[in-house]
Amino acid sequence: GQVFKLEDYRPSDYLIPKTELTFSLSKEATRVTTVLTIERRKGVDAGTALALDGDELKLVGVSIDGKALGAADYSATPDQLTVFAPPQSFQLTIETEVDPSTNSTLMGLYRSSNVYCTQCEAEGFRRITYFLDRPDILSVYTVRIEADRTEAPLLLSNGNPVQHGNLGEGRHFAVWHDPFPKPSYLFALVAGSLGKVADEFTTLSGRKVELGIYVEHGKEALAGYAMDALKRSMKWDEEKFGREYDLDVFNIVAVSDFNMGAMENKGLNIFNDKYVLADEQTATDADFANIEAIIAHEYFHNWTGNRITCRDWFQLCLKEGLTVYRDHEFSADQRSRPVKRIAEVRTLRAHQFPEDQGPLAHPVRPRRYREINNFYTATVYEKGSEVVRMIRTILGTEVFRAGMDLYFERHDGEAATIDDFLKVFEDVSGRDLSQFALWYHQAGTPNVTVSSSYDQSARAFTLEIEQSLAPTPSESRKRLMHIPLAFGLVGADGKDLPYDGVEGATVENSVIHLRKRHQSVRFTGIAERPVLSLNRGFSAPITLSLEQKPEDLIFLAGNDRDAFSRWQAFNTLLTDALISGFRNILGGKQPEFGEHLQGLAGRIAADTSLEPAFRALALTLPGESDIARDIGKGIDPDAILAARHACASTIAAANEQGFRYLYEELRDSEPFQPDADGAGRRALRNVLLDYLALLPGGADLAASHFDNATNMTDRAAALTVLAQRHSDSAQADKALKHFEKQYSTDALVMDKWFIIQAGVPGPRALETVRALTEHPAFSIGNPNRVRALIGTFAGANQTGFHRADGESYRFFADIVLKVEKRNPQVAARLATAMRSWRSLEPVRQDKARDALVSILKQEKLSADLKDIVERTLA
Ligand code: B3K
Ligand code: ZN
Repeated sequence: GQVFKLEDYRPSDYLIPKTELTFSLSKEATRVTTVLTIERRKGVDAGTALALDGDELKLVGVSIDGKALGAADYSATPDQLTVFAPPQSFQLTIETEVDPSTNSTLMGLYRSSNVYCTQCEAEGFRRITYFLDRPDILSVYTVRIEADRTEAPLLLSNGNPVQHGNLGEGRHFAVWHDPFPKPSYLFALVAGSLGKVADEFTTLSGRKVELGIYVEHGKEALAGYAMDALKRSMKWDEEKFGREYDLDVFNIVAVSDFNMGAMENKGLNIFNDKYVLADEQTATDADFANIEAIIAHEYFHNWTGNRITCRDWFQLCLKEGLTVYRDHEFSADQRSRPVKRIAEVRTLRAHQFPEDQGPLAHPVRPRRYREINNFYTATVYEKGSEVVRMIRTILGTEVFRAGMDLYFERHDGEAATIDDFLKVFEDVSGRDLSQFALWYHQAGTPNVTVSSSYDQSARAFTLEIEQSLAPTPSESRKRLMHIPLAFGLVGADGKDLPYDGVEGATVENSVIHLRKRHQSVRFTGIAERPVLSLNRGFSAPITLSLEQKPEDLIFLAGNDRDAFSRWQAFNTLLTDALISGFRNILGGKQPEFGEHLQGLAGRIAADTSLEPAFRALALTLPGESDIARDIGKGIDPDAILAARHACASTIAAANEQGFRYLYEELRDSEPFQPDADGAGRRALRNVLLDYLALLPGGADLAASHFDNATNMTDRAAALTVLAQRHSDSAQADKALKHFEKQYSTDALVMDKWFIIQAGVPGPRALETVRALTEHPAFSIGNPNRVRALIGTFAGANQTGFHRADGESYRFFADIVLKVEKRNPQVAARLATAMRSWRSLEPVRQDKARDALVSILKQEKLSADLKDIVERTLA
């Protein structure tokens, strides 16, 4: 396949200031009439051909300024329309015919549950009409939609509604106009029969905006939380970033077949229904938090993505990393900042670190791609957000805000680059960010090694710090990074010790700026031996090799004033214990867990000065894949599972009384609220259940938790414990059957049922998953179903997926190919579950490689899947 390179970027020869689209909708043959106002760019030679992008298009007719083109004037294939020598400025009329009913890729115009909808990012618009389908072509759109009134009473597109009326023969039309020039990937259309939830929002300057959320008829009551989150997002963006909404309407549509979470089309966000629909009986607290975050994310794109868009797809992190940063800040403000930060870091480590440390590693701003849809990654999104966060850490909150203001002022209405973004921060701060910019340009997770010593007589504390960055694909030589390390020197009373001097590094606002390979940082005037608290708040997305005594970690876990560091210290103790337990098991010995861990777990659980959500996170053991990642190589998932199980059982047994007492005390007394407090109490109680279920009578306890649950959070938590910890019990069987029966017609809830069963540890999960692919609620064409059952099995069931006999890999290869026939994008995303195959022990590694190779042997492999599998094997 073709490789696209950043250095090949050049502006297009032609511009399209105006785009007028007319859709005559019909299920199998929708007619699209496109009238483009086109101008040759200044300085471009007359006679330069105009080449428009297409993808599987059927051309019906083409004319310039009303005159049909002759065969000698143009050439057309499904992938391209070339006009050989167009005039300097002209109107190009194109008529295409598309078939939404058979479009299973869910890109372009397709149908989902009898609704017409579109998805154009990244390159889906070219499946609707021929166009310069690249993000730096900004055009003003007017869209006319014609459809059968009964089939599609609702006709939506971007911008503001300007006209609607009857056409006769049962058909009607609507016209939408979007005054803001936008790239084609932000185009959207929805037509069908949907229920509406209406509200309104008055902006900072007093402009009234009509808000609409459209859902399947009968599900209106499930959209209330999303609407509330939308209004809070609009307000927050005004308060925190000075950003006001700019159209008369803002619409959100929930559809059930969607390739990802949601899409920020101008004024018409389209959502995967799983991120809109929720009530306490069908959604968990995690679902509510996701809905809040994604509603905010898409809304925030209106400024970071739409008003200022990307010059090319290499700049994807310009909108995605920044918008993730913004939604993280929003959630931190709406909920608990430290708890949110811990959750973010867990996600980053679980998804981005393995990517950065494996064959699919790429810079936050990549330099090349074969298939852009494969670059909507944890690196671009989550690491991209971390990089923005580091800019704030380095510049301080106020200068950062001044930089953002300048960004909006300077680049509004433009298609910008990462260099433009960095420049505004250089301009407002007067700093040189060229070394910092490597965070965008170099792949890989830097490792920072630190040792420390205290010299009592000199009252000096010295840190020896070294940074390194391992080679990643196509980047063998790495340059030194600018790493901001927030820190504290913690005294015996838990307070940060003051110091009177520092040598060897710039230290500002409790941040050490690491810029060289090796730095020796000496603090003077330190009255006592401090305990080092480093990378507080996870100020830099690095791995830290820090020799620290268990006593010091225990001290930090109990006393650091930075809540993230308290969590981190305990998590490090747990990880160290689990890894040594793993090594014992591999060596045929019993794992041993020190009493300090059990005691600390008990104290954290009972410490009412800490919020319940924090206690829940602290008590959650590192997952099997977290442990695998930290071990790095020679992974035997069965030994990891055994070590984790033994550790959890030890903690449970040692704290039985205290945990039971707390478990009772946390029983819900007030009516359900999906807020942070309520969610935190449920989270803690459900973590306690997970421990208590390991003790005698555990299955009965979980069964009664299930029977007495008054909300989905508790019900799903109990079902998980039953199915995954007591898989052979009658209680598990009964609860699974009950849940299936109760929710058989609710697809989103059935996904939870699939997820829970796909996650049952051990070799038998394969047969369960295979059987569930035949379940009436499963559908290979629906991305949510596929991700729930197959994605969970491959991504979150270490022992089931990495069966030593390789059977799961073979099953997986087959099913990925089946998914690929309908939907290459979803198949490619699934296949990334194999990315860490080289860290497995040799037997599993061979079997994993065989499965990957078998995919490559398929004829007519899509560009999407081929790209992922080839890079994974390289
Ligand atoms: N911008 C979309 C993602 C599009 C993915 C295309 N394969 C959603 C988001 O990040 O907000
Ligand atoms: Zn986004």
